[in-house]
Amino acid sequence: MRRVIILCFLIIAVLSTQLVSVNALEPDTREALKFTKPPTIDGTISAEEWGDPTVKGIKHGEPSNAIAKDSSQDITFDVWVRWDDNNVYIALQTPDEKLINLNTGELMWNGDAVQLEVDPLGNWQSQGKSDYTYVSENAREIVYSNNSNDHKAQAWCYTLGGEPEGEYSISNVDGTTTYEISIPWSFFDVDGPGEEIGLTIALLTCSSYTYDGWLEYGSGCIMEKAEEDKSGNNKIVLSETEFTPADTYTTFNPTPSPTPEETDDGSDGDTEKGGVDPVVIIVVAAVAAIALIVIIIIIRMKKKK
Ligand SMILES: [Ca+2]
Ligand SMILES: [Ca+2]
Repeated sequence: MRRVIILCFLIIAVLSTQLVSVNALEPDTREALKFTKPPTIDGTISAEEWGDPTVKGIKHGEPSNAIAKDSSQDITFDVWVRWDDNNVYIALQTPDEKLINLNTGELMWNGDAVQLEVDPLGNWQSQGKSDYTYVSENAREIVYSNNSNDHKAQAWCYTLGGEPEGEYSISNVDGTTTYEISIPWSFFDVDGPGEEIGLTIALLTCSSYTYDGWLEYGSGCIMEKAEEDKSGNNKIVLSETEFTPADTYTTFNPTPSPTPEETDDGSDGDTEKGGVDPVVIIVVAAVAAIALIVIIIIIRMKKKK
């Protein structure tokens, strides 16, 4: 009888440790709908084009593996994940007064930016472990931002070095920043979509010159994150449930009116594009006239000699 009781205790003890470890390894799991036709990658998204967000209202602690630089930081974003036989599609929207990024290439994390880690083979197994315990050779870490100097969307792949394949567009309209991205499966060196992917998304925020905050959903992009906050990738199941973009939906307005700030400092205003400043013409003419007078005086003095 005593042996039976001890055996029962042992079985219960083993089962309970199994349950705990299963819970600890369970990644945040979501379903990505399948696009029946690709969206327009123009930095403008709507319910008609993309449907409902895959994860809405992400902020520190919601879901539990969403961690902000400072837990009191008021950063939030919505994420859409879609797929088809050619690409994985990711969109992100966040409240943002001004889109700022003064950096390029591998330094563009230091400003308003979105960093992705996409692992077509998963890597959600890294729950609670170092971020790179299970990362596959097919994983790609990529950063996207809008360059404040030329106002163009730019991207950099940390894993391979250089620009990633695919399309991307970023906009900031009426206090909302939108990132709209597609990445071909071939960029991950896989033949096509599998049944699920590992995905981590980090939003870096900036309101002056350098980044001032971040919010990461999943783990693997933000290097300064505390070890106990690391959770591995989220598990995105590539669902066969389809989403069809409407026949017509809102697209990017190619002629947005300039912001007052841009016209005030003249850097992007009409005066610079309109030709040479009149003051410059007067100064050049005056210098030329003085030079001519000096030359005439020198010639006359030589003739007198
Ligand atoms: Ca669009
Ligand atoms: Ca900003």
